[in-house]
Amino acid sequence: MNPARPSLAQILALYEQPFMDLVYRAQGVHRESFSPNQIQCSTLLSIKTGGCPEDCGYCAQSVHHQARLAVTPLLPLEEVLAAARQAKAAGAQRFCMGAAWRSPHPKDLERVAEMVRAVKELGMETCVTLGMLAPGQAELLRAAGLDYYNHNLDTSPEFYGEVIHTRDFQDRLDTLAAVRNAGIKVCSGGILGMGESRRDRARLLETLLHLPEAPESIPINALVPIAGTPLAQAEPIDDIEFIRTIAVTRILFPHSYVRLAAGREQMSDALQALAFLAGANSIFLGDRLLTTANAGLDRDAQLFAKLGLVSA
Ligand code: SAM
Ligand code: DTB
Ligand code: SF4
Repeated sequence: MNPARPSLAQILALYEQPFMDLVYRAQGVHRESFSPNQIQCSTLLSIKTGGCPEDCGYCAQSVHHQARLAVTPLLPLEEVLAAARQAKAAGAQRFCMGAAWRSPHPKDLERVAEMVRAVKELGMETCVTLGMLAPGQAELLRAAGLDYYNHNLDTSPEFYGEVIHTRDFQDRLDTLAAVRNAGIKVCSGGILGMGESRRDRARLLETLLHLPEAPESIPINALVPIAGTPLAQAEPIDDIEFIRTIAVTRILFPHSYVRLAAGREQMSDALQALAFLAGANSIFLGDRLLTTANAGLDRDAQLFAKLGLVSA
């Protein structure tokens, strides 16, 4: 097998291995590039919440859905900086700012660039997720010192249209190309448990694998079901299938950080430990994701102590 670009059939064959073989192999791959007991920690802040014109079926922030949500305008710089200082003190290396936009208006982008500059000055890595970017916008963010741009492909090209109708898969790929060309590191992954098939999960990974360069960071989110959204009643992803997906991601992307992203609040310590064993080495640290609760600092401190993990 060509390790750089396995085919869809080869990716599916990885999934079909006996679970013990798959996880053992993923842990082996993990240890070749990463320290097995270190977890990268990022903290999220929603800098502009709700009122989004897109209709992503999973999201609380879309104007098309009826989720209960306090809509807030772009936060003032001081509020963002206070949250970043807190995140740093809690042990996060990276501060990720998310805005519920289809794409940023130039005026707002200037303000986000200010936030990036200020957070960098605290000595933290920076990440933003602002929707699609127009030509020149990625360069402006890079000039402000942005390290990462998060823009998820979410699912396979085939299933994408079942979940989102206000943009298409190619729009996502175009933004990822703009980010990469501006010299910003790419954070792109997906969501499991939206009713997609294993083939869709494998196609998502295949698409990420066929980008000109692998994303440096790959978030694997378990859907957080939100009342009032079209996916509120989706069947949760099976735990073993979730871990298989983490392991296959680790094997396909030996040098990328694989993030055990949304959904940890609902996961047992044992399931999270399995995810780390399968090669996940990054989490969101803190009490909140964007609009929903996260596992929380106390619980994570206990989990890290139990497992002998360190934030690094
Ligand atoms: N509006 C921007 C965009 O969509 O690119 C940035 C913010 S958006 C909330 C960032 C990502 O969060 C989405 O692409 C999706 O993968 C993830 N996400 C949103 N709602 C989620 C949910 N309920 N469960 C799991 N992941 C979710
Ligand atoms: C990612 O892959 N997951 C994060 C981050 N990138 C922006 C967002 C998770 C959101 C979970 C639902 C919410 O809190 O609204
Ligand atoms: Fe808007 Fe992003 Fe939510 Fe989609 S995921 S509705 S683009 S905030």
